[in-house]
Amino acid sequence: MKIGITCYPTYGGSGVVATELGKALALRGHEVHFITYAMPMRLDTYHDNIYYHEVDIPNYPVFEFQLYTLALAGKMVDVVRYEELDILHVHYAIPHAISGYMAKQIFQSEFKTRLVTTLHGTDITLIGLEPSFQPLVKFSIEQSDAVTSVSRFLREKTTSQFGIDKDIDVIPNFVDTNIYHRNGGCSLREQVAPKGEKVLVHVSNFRPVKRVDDTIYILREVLAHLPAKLVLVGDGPERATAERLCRELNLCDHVKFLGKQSALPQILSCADLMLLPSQSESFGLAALEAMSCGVPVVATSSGGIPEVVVHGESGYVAEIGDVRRMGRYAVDLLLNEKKLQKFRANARRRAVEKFDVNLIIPRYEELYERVLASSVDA
Ligand code: GMT
Repeated sequence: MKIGITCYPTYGGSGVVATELGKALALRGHEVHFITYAMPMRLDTYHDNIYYHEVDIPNYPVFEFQLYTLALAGKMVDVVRYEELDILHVHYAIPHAISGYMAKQIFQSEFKTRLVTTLHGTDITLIGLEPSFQPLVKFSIEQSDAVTSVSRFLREKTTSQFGIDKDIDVIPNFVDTNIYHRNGGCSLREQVAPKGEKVLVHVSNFRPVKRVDDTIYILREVLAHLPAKLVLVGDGPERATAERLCRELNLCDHVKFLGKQSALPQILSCADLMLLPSQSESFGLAALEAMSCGVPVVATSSGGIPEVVVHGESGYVAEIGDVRRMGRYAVDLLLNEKKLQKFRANARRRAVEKFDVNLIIPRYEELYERVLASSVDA
């Protein structure tokens, strides 16, 4: 198949999932065309069968704001026409599903290319609910030929909050368990925790919804019982606040800010526990990547996290903001080596048996085949 993929090319779960999907599809012999405003972050080496089309955003003095949604739609039309795509798969509804809809209005008289939309999270639970976006999101979901969501939670939110009764296929996020696995020697651990301290890790885009400060409060709870270090990976609007909090709580020696990093399997391999105290999380890809590296997760029970982390088996979940409970869960695991090892093995097994890339990609292929077949019948 010839598949166009549009996503956010920056750090963030939806872009990561879309890029890894494209890479996996290309490996399986499909021709994949990325249509984005910048090279997707995880597409930094050459891959057979992958092509990249950059969206140019025209600037003109009359335009006070950049017209990305329109420029993207125009580029989509161009790529559908000249590459003769079978599928145009957009990730994150705003504005990608809207651009996809506009493009389809233009190309549908000539091409049978089908539009697939994958909903990722805040496009439904947060920004998609803004009154100015809500009708556009609802309409573009209804007009897509197929819609997927990354968790059952997100499907339920989409139908209840937008009053949509369209079929939505739940296709969970995935991880390449051959790449995300615990590897031996770990220089980060030697550097951060030279005295054998336990290592907690958090990976995110440091947006308010991630409640990064809570990881520092959890660390404080843990430090009352055992020596530990916290490694914070990523960057974003809440980083400065988190740095300030470390200073206020006098915890700077215990917290390492690594900033944005791409060598996640190596970093995760050095960790004993992942913290994900999010306010809202439709899936929690960071938790899955940690689990694949044999790292149990202490998280909130928000959104789709319990579909990934099994409470009492591969980690623990608690109420949003309950840092004391999350701290207690962390201590319980970190002080009990036998239990920690068991949770580690459970976390890895769950990633391999439920969320491995080779289990999930065929589900997207089946969905593409289904929408293509329905277009032939129509
Ligand atoms: O808003 C974000 O956190 C970023 C967003 C994204 O698009 O990058 O993440 C969402 O999509 C990820 C991939 O499907 C999910 O793993 C995250 O749980 C989800 N974030 C939220 O729901 C907050």
